[in-house]
Amino acid sequence: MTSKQRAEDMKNLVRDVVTNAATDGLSTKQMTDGLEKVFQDFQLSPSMLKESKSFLCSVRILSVLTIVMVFVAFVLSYFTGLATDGVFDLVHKQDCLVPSNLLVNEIGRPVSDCSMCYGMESVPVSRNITKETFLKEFAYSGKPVLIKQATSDWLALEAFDFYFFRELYAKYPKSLQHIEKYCNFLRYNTEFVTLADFFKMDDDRVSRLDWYIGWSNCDTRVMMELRKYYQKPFFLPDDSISSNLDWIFIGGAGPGAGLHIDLVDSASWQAQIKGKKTWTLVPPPECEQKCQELNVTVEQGDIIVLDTNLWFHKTEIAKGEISITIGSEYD
Ligand SMILES: O=C(O)CCC(=O)C(=O)O
Ligand SMILES: [Fe+2]
Repeated sequence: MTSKQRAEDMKNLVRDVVTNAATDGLSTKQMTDGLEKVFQDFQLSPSMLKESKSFLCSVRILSVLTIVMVFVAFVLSYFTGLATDGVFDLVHKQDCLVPSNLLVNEIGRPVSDCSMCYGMESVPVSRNITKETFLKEFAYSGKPVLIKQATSDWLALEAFDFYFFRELYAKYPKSLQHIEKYCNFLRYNTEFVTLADFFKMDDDRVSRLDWYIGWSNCDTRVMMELRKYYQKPFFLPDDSISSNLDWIFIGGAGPGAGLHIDLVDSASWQAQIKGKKTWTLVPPPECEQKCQELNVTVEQGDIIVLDTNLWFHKTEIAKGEISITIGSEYD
């Protein structure tokens, strides 16, 4: 008898035992006895049992090896960004099912209770806010706040410009492809399709400043470099964690982002590293009766804290110096 036939016959016998058990109301003992008989009939030899044991053992070893390899790949990709094409491809290759845009974000957002804007006539401005006040009044309330001169010891104020970012990405092979695949690039009114296109600008165009763009950085190596140039804002609660995703907005005078609302995880801080930018904050339609539109100008060294999920917002860059902002969500 071939092993295939033996397996087929054994399957039929086991099925019989189980069917009889169901129709005859056999007890567990009777069922176990039946199954034992099946195994005796087929004379499962000790060598067969040994073979199946060693097969199981190999399966276990293989599973453990696979888990270890996946773990090592994740650690590598997290700390070096080098394994991005492998592991991240697996995890992130699928595009969003629903594209993120104004309409989708507006439909998707929860209705606001308007507590973040009720009675507010202007964006509160603070010079020396304490962690306690920030936590109590602003951190998670959805109320915006402008904190003046909050970045005084940041190296970014001196270092950041167009060429700084161009060199930073040039330093890390594949970082631009990584941004293109996994991060966001906001071209606004420019013709640039990717961050790589943006960095190809010639010097004349760079100095004309007739462009404004934004992008999120999700490349770990670039993130670690960027963090040498700025610190976690001093007013954030000790246990709050800034997201690993930095957002950078850069460009010249004129309109910045058009009016929109975001669908992100949490509120963010945004530091004005260079230049001046005016934010227009518009309460959601359900708060129209109770709240008003607010304008706030953020100057070099200031940080604005805003929940961009709750407020519609747009920006306008002031004439003069280039505007550069870096920001991150916090929890
Ligand atoms: O800084 C800008 O111009 C736009 C920023 C923005 O829309 C945001 O951070 O959500
Ligand atoms: Fe936004």
